[in-house]
Amino acid sequence: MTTPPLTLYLAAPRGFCAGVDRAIKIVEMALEKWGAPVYVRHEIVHNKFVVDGLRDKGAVFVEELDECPPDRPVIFSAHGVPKAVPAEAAEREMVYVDATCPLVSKVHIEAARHHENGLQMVMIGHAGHPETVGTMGQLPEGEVLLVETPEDVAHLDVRDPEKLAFVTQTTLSLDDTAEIVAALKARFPAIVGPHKEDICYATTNRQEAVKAMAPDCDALLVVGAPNSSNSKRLVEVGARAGCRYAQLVQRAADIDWRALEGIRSIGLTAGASAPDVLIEEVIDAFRARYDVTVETVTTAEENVEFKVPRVLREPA
Ligand code: 0CM
Ligand code: SF4
Repeated sequence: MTTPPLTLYLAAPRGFCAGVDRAIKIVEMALEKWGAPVYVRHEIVHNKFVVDGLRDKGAVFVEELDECPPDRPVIFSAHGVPKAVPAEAAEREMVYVDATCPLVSKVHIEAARHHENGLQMVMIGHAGHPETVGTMGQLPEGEVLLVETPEDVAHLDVRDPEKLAFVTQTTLSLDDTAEIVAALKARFPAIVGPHKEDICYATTNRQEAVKAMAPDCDALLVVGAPNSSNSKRLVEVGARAGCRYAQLVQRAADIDWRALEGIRSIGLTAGASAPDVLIEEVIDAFRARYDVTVETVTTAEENVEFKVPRVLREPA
């Protein structure tokens, strides 16, 4: 039986970023050092496959610190935690390791610095997302105003328009965020902030790669989880860049083959928390149905690496 030809455009960079790689290593090294069970507050990264794999090795995932026994180590997820969380762990004399991505910690430090300088903070982010909760939780309750859209900016009720600063979530849409920043600067010309926003290199590079290939793709699949902010943004970016069908899939079993009928090309990328094995699984599923030619679309090279915390590099 002959299979129809298909060009598969593979985005590069795609998949794991340095912060995810480090966070997963932290859980694995903690299990090696202290043995099972090691507790993890929140999904270490937003991927079921990764979480299930670590659970099999002895990690126990919980949402709150009070679900952990005080005599077992606990790890905080890559997304960051409010200041109250490590404070409570210390009070309970727990061993804890913070797997917050260093690029998220950088935003925490910025927010605290602005606050110390007497500036009121505005955060651009998604309400309820753990990173937003963690960053807002660096300052006392009520000190950070959240905006999600340019419309929200019009409704901001600030203490002093001359004493304002902003930070952002690291995994937002570059284009949406630029609009919100522009709205903030238009209404509050004195607002202080990062050069553009706090979106990380991995989010930026994955969105740029999708933008470059989307116009040439009959359809686009993003491997990632429904609770993964950066993965969901890749779907939106692809659709906006001109791809008629852009869909998030957790793995090959999620692919809606009927919706893909008649395509001659497909774009494939993966969020920062999606492991390579799932991308390979999707490529194999296409190879089983099509005569696939893979073309890699490279828009950036990445060589970022973050060290794991010292406590894990030392012998037990
Ligand atoms: O923040 P997001 O929902 O994109 O998290 P993730 O676990 O999918 O990706 C990595 C990160 C961070 C912070
Ligand atoms: Fe860090 Fe960016 Fe990866 Fe989040 S997506 S873990 S901020 S490198």
